[in-house]
Amino acid sequence: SDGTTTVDPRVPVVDISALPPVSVPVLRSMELAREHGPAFLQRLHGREMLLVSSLELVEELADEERFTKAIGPALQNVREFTGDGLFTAYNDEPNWARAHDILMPAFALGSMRTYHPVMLKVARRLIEAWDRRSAAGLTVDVPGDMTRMTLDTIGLAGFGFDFGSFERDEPHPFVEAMVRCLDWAMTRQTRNPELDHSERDAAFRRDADYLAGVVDEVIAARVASGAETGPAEDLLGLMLGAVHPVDGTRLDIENIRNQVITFLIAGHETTSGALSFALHYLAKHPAELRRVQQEVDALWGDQADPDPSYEDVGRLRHTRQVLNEALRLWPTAPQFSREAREETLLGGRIPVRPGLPIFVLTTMLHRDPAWGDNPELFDPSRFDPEREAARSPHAFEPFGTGERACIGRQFALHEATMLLGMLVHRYRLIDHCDYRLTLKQTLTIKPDGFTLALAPRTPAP
Ligand code: MNH
Repeated sequence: SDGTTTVDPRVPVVDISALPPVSVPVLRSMELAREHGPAFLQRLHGREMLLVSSLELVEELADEERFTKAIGPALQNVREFTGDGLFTAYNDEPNWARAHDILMPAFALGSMRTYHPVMLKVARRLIEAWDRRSAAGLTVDVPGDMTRMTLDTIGLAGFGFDFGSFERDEPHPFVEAMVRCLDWAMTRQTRNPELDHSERDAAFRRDADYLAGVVDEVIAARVASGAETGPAEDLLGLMLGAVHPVDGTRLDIENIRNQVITFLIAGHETTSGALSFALHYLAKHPAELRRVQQEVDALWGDQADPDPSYEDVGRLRHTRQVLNEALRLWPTAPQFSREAREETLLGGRIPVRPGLPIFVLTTMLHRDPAWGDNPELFDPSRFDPEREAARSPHAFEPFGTGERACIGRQFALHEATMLLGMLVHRYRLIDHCDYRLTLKQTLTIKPDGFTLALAPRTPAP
């Protein structure tokens, strides 16, 4: 070798700079992957990234000795408003490990017992709203209401802050500002460097400052209440009070602000999308819907208002398989990025160096031939325990991989499984407009314009 890192000429290079920007980038990436294969180098305005789709290469990228999370261009943009919060911290930034170690216990499976009552309370807000609409003969905006539910849940369970989303016709202004910030982060890298973007950037700054302002008020209210010196009963209490288990340090106030913004964003968009896709597939697959209804009926019978326990949620196995299968087809965080710790050959043939972002296209990984001949088919039995055991653990990665994988996985699954179970127990899902799936992407993906009509299943109380 002469010491330079030229790419193997067999690795396709695709320059997308001249292509018009698209509103759903993940669909274009999937199209390019189908055309150019399991690894290709994408160039955009002179910047390069490797896009990877196959299980074989992802298994290699999951090796933490050789690869680690990359903070690529999109995450650097998100960093402009989440700073050194867990999701956008650099691997070697001391605040990442500090916050990770302090917060890990709050996200262990057993901790879901603490959040369960709040999750149930917010699930009932959603049901109340859906009862009212269906009684009035109105349809429901599925992704909109799932977002109301997940935002109120993370706000209350994490920080004791009530967004009161079901009392609003429009999303909470925090959500609107957040969505604009995410959109700015997603599109900033694709915009024409020759044009003037200062107005857009100033609007972004205002939104980011607004997010920080809301969060600073939440923190100030907690500090003023003096409650932070008591036992940590939520994430904010934990962050304000906890000292690191080994070195005794604390999180500084600016880092706590970054964590709160991070959790409010990471803790609701993705879960809301997952629930929306799951409801979409259930509405389209009556036999699968019947199976989950049988499962919840076996637990809750014909009670008009069941009181799901923490343990019940663990018993909703098939409901969880439906969620997994929805996350397989449309992993709501549709890609994650890795980079080489040292110069190396990926797949024995593709030279990669530190600093080159390597994107895993999770949507394509989840359609790898390892999933069989018909990967587009919605089939929750793919997650039957014996079939799962027969598959590579890296064939399904909706939560990413390694030590930077999703910390909120159990939180999301507990919240979503319980709500999905309660909804199918209560309602018939009526696909009143023969909905055809289209995606909306704001970094994360969800079904666009998906509405359902509802009818009560059990006799009205
Ligand atoms: Mn979540 C990281 C997907 C729910 C908080 N999350 C990640 C990553 C993926 C992901 C993928 C890894 C990204 C990367 O490697 O760059 N998260 C999801 C999905 C759901 C989800 C698909 C729901 C479904 N996440 C949640 C919830 C919370 C949360 C709920 C909080 C309550 N996630 C995080 C945080 C990180 C993360 C925080 C960053 C962890 C770290 O780097 O230490």
